[in-house]
Amino acid sequence: MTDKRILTIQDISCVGQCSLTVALPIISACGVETCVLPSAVLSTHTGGFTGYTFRDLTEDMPAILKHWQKEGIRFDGFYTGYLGSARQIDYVRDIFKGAGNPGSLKIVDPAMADNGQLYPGFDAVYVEAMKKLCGEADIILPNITEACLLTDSEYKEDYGEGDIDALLEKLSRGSQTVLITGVSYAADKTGVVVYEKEEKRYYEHRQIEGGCHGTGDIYASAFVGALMNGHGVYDSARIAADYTLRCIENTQDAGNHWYGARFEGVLPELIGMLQSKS
Ligand code: PXL
Repeated sequence: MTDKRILTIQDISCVGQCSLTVALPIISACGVETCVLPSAVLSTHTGGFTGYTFRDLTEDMPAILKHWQKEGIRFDGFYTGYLGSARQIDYVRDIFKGAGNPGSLKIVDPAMADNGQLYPGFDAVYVEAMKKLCGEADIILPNITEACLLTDSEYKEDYGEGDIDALLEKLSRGSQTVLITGVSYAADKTGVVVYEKEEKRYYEHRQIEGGCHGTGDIYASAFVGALMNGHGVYDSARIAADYTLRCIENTQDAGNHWYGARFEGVLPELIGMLQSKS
Protein backbone atom coordinates (compact mmCIF):
# COMPACT_ATOMS: atom_id res chain seq x y z
CA MET A 1 0.00 0.00 0.00
CA THR A 2 1.09 3.55 -0.63
CA ASP A 3 -0.45 7.01 -0.32
CA LYS A 4 0.84 8.03 -3.74
CA ARG A 5 -1.65 9.38 -6.28
CA ILE A 6 -1.05 8.79 -9.96
CA LEU A 7 -2.71 10.12 -13.10
CA THR A 8 -2.85 7.79 -16.08
CA ILE A 9 -3.68 9.24 -19.49
CA GLN A 10 -4.69 6.82 -22.24
CA ASP A 11 -7.78 5.76 -24.17
CA ILE A 12 -10.81 3.82 -23.09
CA SER A 13 -11.29 0.95 -25.48
CA CYS A 14 -14.72 -0.16 -24.28
CA VAL A 15 -13.97 -3.76 -25.26
CA GLY A 16 -10.53 -5.29 -25.70
CA GLN A 17 -8.67 -5.47 -22.38
CA CYS A 18 -6.15 -2.73 -23.03
CA SER A 19 -5.25 0.82 -22.02
CA LEU A 20 -7.48 2.27 -19.24
CA THR A 21 -9.54 -0.88 -18.70
CA VAL A 22 -6.24 -2.56 -17.79
CA ALA A 23 -4.34 0.30 -16.14
CA LEU A 24 -7.08 1.34 -13.72
CA PRO A 25 -7.74 -2.10 -12.19
CA ILE A 26 -4.08 -3.14 -12.12
CA ILE A 27 -2.66 0.02 -10.56
CA SER A 28 -5.59 0.28 -8.13
CA ALA A 29 -5.06 -3.36 -7.09
CA CYS A 30 -1.49 -2.37 -6.26
CA GLY A 31 -2.96 -0.01 -3.65
CA VAL A 32 -2.27 3.19 -5.56
CA GLU A 33 -4.90 5.93 -5.95
CA THR A 34 -5.38 5.96 -9.72
CA CYS A 35 -6.91 9.00 -11.42
CA VAL A 36 -7.71 8.76 -15.10
CA LEU A 37 -7.80 11.11 -18.05
CA PRO A 38 -9.26 9.34 -21.10
CA SER A 39 -7.51 10.43 -24.27
CA ALA A 40 -10.22 9.00 -26.52
CA VAL A 41 -13.14 6.59 -26.35
CA LEU A 42 -13.19 3.72 -28.84
CA SER A 43 -15.77 0.98 -29.14
CA THR A 44 -12.86 -1.52 -29.30
CA HIS A 45 -9.10 -1.26 -29.69
CA THR A 46 -7.67 -1.01 -33.21
CA GLY A 47 -5.68 -4.24 -33.21
CA GLY A 48 -7.75 -6.74 -35.15
CA PHE A 49 -11.24 -5.23 -34.95
CA THR A 50 -12.61 -3.25 -37.91
CA GLY A 51 -15.18 -0.45 -38.02
CA TYR A 52 -14.53 0.74 -34.47
CA THR A 53 -15.75 4.16 -33.31
CA PHE A 54 -13.22 6.77 -32.15
CA ARG A 55 -14.09 9.89 -30.15
CA ASP A 56 -11.07 12.08 -29.61
CA LEU A 57 -11.17 13.93 -26.26
CA THR A 58 -8.29 16.33 -27.02
CA GLU A 59 -10.49 19.40 -26.75
CA ASP A 60 -11.56 18.55 -23.17
CA MET A 61 -8.01 18.49 -21.83
CA PRO A 62 -7.21 22.20 -21.30
CA ALA A 63 -10.44 22.75 -19.31
CA ILE A 64 -9.79 19.62 -17.22
CA LEU A 65 -6.29 20.87 -16.34
CA LYS A 66 -7.68 24.32 -15.52
CA HIS A 67 -10.26 22.82 -13.16
CA TRP A 68 -7.65 20.68 -11.39
CA GLN A 69 -5.46 23.74 -10.94
CA LYS A 70 -8.39 25.72 -9.49
CA GLU A 71 -9.06 22.85 -7.05
CA GLY A 72 -5.37 22.47 -6.17
CA ILE A 73 -5.34 18.86 -7.43
CA ARG A 74 -1.82 17.54 -8.05
CA PHE A 75 -0.26 14.14 -8.78
CA ASP A 76 2.81 12.25 -7.53
CA GLY A 77 3.21 10.47 -10.83
CA PHE A 78 2.01 10.39 -14.41
CA TYR A 79 1.76 7.36 -16.64
CA THR A 80 0.77 7.87 -20.27
CA GLY A 81 -0.12 5.22 -22.85
CA TYR A 82 -2.05 5.38 -26.13
CA LEU A 83 -2.84 9.04 -26.88
CA GLY A 84 -5.43 10.34 -29.33
CA SER A 85 -3.56 12.85 -31.49
CA ALA A 86 -0.31 14.79 -31.90
CA ARG A 87 -1.96 17.94 -30.56
CA GLN A 88 -3.14 16.03 -27.52
CA ILE A 89 0.47 15.14 -26.77
CA ASP A 90 1.20 18.87 -26.42
CA TYR A 91 -1.64 19.15 -23.89
CA VAL A 92 -0.22 16.18 -21.99
CA ARG A 93 3.08 18.06 -21.74
CA ASP A 94 1.12 21.00 -20.24
CA ILE A 95 -0.42 18.61 -17.71
CA PHE A 96 3.05 17.31 -16.75
CA LYS A 97 4.12 20.91 -16.14
CA GLY A 98 0.93 22.15 -14.50
CA ALA A 99 -0.39 19.33 -12.30
CA GLY A 100 2.61 17.59 -10.75
CA ASN A 101 3.74 17.62 -7.13
CA PRO A 102 7.43 18.49 -6.69
CA GLY A 103 9.47 15.48 -7.84
CA SER A 104 6.51 13.86 -9.58
CA LEU A 105 7.55 10.93 -11.77
CA LYS A 106 6.72 10.95 -15.48
CA ILE A 107 6.43 7.51 -17.03
CA VAL A 108 5.72 7.38 -20.77
CA ASP A 109 4.79 4.24 -22.68
CA PRO A 110 4.96 5.50 -26.28
CA ALA A 111 2.20 3.06 -27.26
CA MET A 112 2.07 3.68 -31.02
CA ALA A 113 3.51 0.68 -32.86
CA ASP A 114 4.44 -3.00 -32.78
CA ASN A 115 5.97 -5.62 -35.06
CA GLY A 116 7.58 -2.96 -37.26
CA GLN A 117 4.33 -1.03 -37.90
CA LEU A 118 2.57 2.04 -36.54
CA TYR A 119 -0.92 1.38 -35.16
CA PRO A 120 -3.75 2.48 -37.52
CA GLY A 121 -4.28 6.25 -37.58
CA PHE A 122 -0.79 7.28 -36.44
CA ASP A 123 1.70 9.07 -38.72
CA ALA A 124 5.09 10.79 -38.76
CA VAL A 125 3.65 13.92 -37.08
CA TYR A 126 2.46 11.78 -34.18
CA VAL A 127 5.88 10.14 -33.89
CA GLU A 128 7.57 13.56 -33.73
CA ALA A 129 5.21 14.67 -30.96
CA MET A 130 5.87 11.43 -29.06
CA LYS A 131 9.63 12.04 -29.32
CA LYS A 132 9.12 15.35 -27.49
CA LEU A 133 6.98 13.74 -24.78
CA CYS A 134 9.59 11.00 -24.24
CA GLY A 135 12.25 13.73 -23.99
CA GLU A 136 10.40 15.12 -20.96
CA ALA A 137 9.83 11.76 -19.24
CA ASP A 138 11.79 10.20 -16.38
CA ILE A 139 11.12 6.66 -17.55
CA ILE A 140 10.12 5.43 -21.00
CA LEU A 141 9.00 1.91 -21.93
CA PRO A 142 9.12 1.43 -25.70
CA ASN A 143 9.02 -1.92 -27.44
CA ILE A 144 11.65 -2.41 -30.16
CA THR A 145 9.46 -0.98 -32.95
CA GLU A 146 8.74 2.13 -30.89
CA ALA A 147 12.41 2.46 -29.91
CA CYS A 148 13.34 2.43 -33.62
CA LEU A 149 10.71 5.06 -34.47
CA LEU A 150 11.81 7.31 -31.59
CA THR A 151 15.45 7.17 -32.73
CA ASP A 152 14.94 7.13 -36.53
CA SER A 153 16.56 3.70 -36.63
CA GLU A 154 15.77 0.97 -39.11
CA TYR A 155 13.52 -1.79 -37.69
CA LYS A 156 15.03 -5.24 -38.10
CA GLU A 157 13.41 -8.58 -37.39
CA ASP A 158 16.85 -9.99 -36.64
CA TYR A 159 18.84 -7.97 -34.19
CA GLY A 160 21.59 -8.53 -31.69
CA GLU A 161 22.85 -6.97 -28.48
CA GLY A 162 24.77 -4.33 -30.47
CA ASP A 163 21.52 -3.10 -32.07
CA ILE A 164 19.79 -2.84 -28.71
CA ASP A 165 22.80 -1.01 -27.23
CA ALA A 166 22.66 1.50 -30.10
CA LEU A 167 18.95 2.13 -29.39
CA LEU A 168 19.63 2.54 -25.66
CA GLU A 169 22.44 4.96 -26.32
CA LYS A 170 20.18 7.20 -28.42
CA LEU A 171 17.12 6.88 -26.17
CA SER A 172 18.98 7.63 -22.96
CA ARG A 173 20.35 10.98 -24.12
CA GLY A 174 18.79 13.29 -21.56
CA SER A 175 19.62 10.80 -18.76
CA GLN A 176 16.26 9.05 -18.75
CA THR A 177 15.67 5.57 -17.51
CA VAL A 178 14.82 3.34 -20.45
CA LEU A 179 13.12 -0.05 -20.53
CA ILE A 180 12.96 -1.79 -23.91
CA THR A 181 10.37 -4.54 -23.81
CA GLY A 182 10.11 -7.67 -25.94
CA VAL A 183 13.87 -8.13 -26.43
CA SER A 184 14.69 -11.67 -27.46
CA TYR A 185 18.22 -13.00 -27.99
CA ALA A 186 17.44 -16.72 -27.93
CA ALA A 187 14.72 -19.03 -29.23
CA ASP A 188 11.81 -19.43 -26.76
CA LYS A 189 13.13 -16.56 -24.63
CA THR A 190 12.22 -12.90 -24.36
CA GLY A 191 12.77 -10.19 -21.82
CA VAL A 192 13.23 -6.57 -20.90
CA VAL A 193 16.39 -4.49 -21.06
CA VAL A 194 16.61 -1.95 -18.25
CA TYR A 195 18.98 0.98 -18.62
CA GLU A 196 19.28 3.07 -15.49
CA LYS A 197 22.06 5.40 -14.38
CA GLU A 198 24.27 4.19 -17.23
CA GLU A 199 23.93 0.59 -16.10
CA LYS A 200 22.28 -1.99 -18.34
CA ARG A 201 20.56 -5.10 -17.00
CA TYR A 202 18.52 -7.72 -18.80
CA TYR A 203 15.68 -9.76 -17.32
CA GLU A 204 15.05 -12.79 -19.51
CA HIS A 205 12.12 -15.17 -19.23
CA ARG A 206 10.42 -17.75 -21.39
CA GLN A 207 8.47 -16.66 -24.45
CA ILE A 208 5.01 -18.06 -24.95
CA GLU A 209 4.08 -18.83 -28.57
CA GLY A 210 1.35 -16.66 -30.05
CA GLY A 211 1.27 -13.96 -27.40
CA CYS A 212 -1.83 -11.79 -27.15
CA HIS A 213 -2.96 -8.20 -27.58
CA GLY A 214 -2.66 -5.63 -24.79
CA THR A 215 0.25 -7.22 -22.94
CA GLY A 216 2.30 -4.00 -23.31
CA ASP A 217 -0.37 -2.17 -21.28
CA ILE A 218 -0.46 -4.91 -18.65
CA TYR A 219 3.32 -4.77 -18.42
CA ALA A 220 3.49 -0.96 -18.07
CA SER A 221 0.64 -0.87 -15.53
CA ALA A 222 2.21 -3.55 -13.32
CA PHE A 223 5.56 -1.75 -13.61
CA VAL A 224 3.96 1.51 -12.44
CA GLY A 225 2.17 -0.29 -9.59
CA ALA A 226 5.39 -1.89 -8.37
CA LEU A 227 7.40 1.32 -8.68
CA MET A 228 4.80 3.34 -6.74
CA ASN A 229 5.05 0.70 -4.00
CA GLY A 230 8.73 1.51 -3.54
CA HIS A 231 10.32 -1.25 -5.62
CA GLY A 232 13.36 -0.19 -7.65
CA VAL A 233 13.26 0.11 -11.42
CA TYR A 234 14.84 -3.29 -12.19
CA ASP A 235 12.79 -5.05 -9.54
CA SER A 236 9.60 -3.45 -10.89
CA ALA A 237 10.58 -4.48 -14.43
CA ARG A 238 11.02 -8.07 -13.22
CA ILE A 239 7.72 -8.14 -11.30
CA ALA A 240 5.88 -6.70 -14.32
CA ALA A 241 7.43 -9.34 -16.60
CA ASP A 242 6.53 -12.20 -14.27
CA TYR A 243 2.96 -10.95 -13.92
CA THR A 244 2.51 -10.42 -17.68
CA LEU A 245 3.72 -13.95 -18.28
CA ARG A 246 1.14 -15.28 -15.81
CA CYS A 247 -1.58 -13.26 -17.62
CA ILE A 248 -0.60 -14.84 -20.95
CA GLU A 249 -0.53 -18.33 -19.38
CA ASN A 250 -3.97 -17.64 -17.91
CA THR A 251 -5.26 -16.76 -21.40
CA GLN A 252 -3.85 -19.76 -23.23
CA ASP A 253 -6.48 -22.16 -21.99
CA ALA A 254 -9.29 -19.62 -22.61
CA GLY A 255 -10.02 -20.64 -26.21
CA ASN A 256 -10.64 -17.81 -28.67
CA HIS A 257 -9.45 -14.87 -26.56
CA TRP A 258 -7.17 -13.18 -29.14
CA TYR A 259 -8.17 -9.58 -28.32
CA GLY A 260 -6.59 -9.32 -24.89
CA ALA A 261 -5.05 -11.13 -21.95
CA ARG A 262 -7.06 -12.37 -18.98
CA PHE A 263 -5.24 -10.37 -16.31
CA GLU A 264 -8.06 -10.26 -13.76
CA GLY A 265 -7.86 -13.74 -12.22
CA VAL A 266 -4.12 -13.51 -11.56
CA LEU A 267 -4.19 -10.06 -9.89
CA PRO A 268 -3.76 -11.67 -6.43
CA GLU A 269 -0.45 -13.08 -7.68
CA LEU A 270 0.72 -9.57 -8.59
CA ILE A 271 -0.17 -8.36 -5.11
CA GLY A 272 1.84 -11.28 -3.69
CA MET A 273 4.83 -10.34 -5.86
CA LEU A 274 4.69 -6.76 -4.56
CA GLN A 275 4.91 -8.02 -1.01
CA SER A 276 7.96 -10.22 -1.55
CA LYS A 277 11.38 -8.60 -1.37
CA SER A 278 13.88 -9.22 -4.18
O1 PXL B 1 -2.53 -1.75 -26.37
C1 PXL B 1 -2.23 -0.60 -27.05
C2 PXL B 1 -3.47 0.04 -27.59
C3 PXL B 1 -4.19 0.89 -26.80
N1 PXL B 1 -5.32 1.50 -27.24
C4 PXL B 1 -5.77 1.27 -28.49
C5 PXL B 1 -5.10 0.40 -29.33
C6 PXL B 1 -3.92 -0.22 -28.88
C7 PXL B 1 -3.18 -1.14 -29.76
O2 PXL B 1 -3.59 -1.50 -30.83
O3 PXL B 1 -5.59 0.15 -30.54
C8 PXL B 1 -7.01 1.95 -28.96
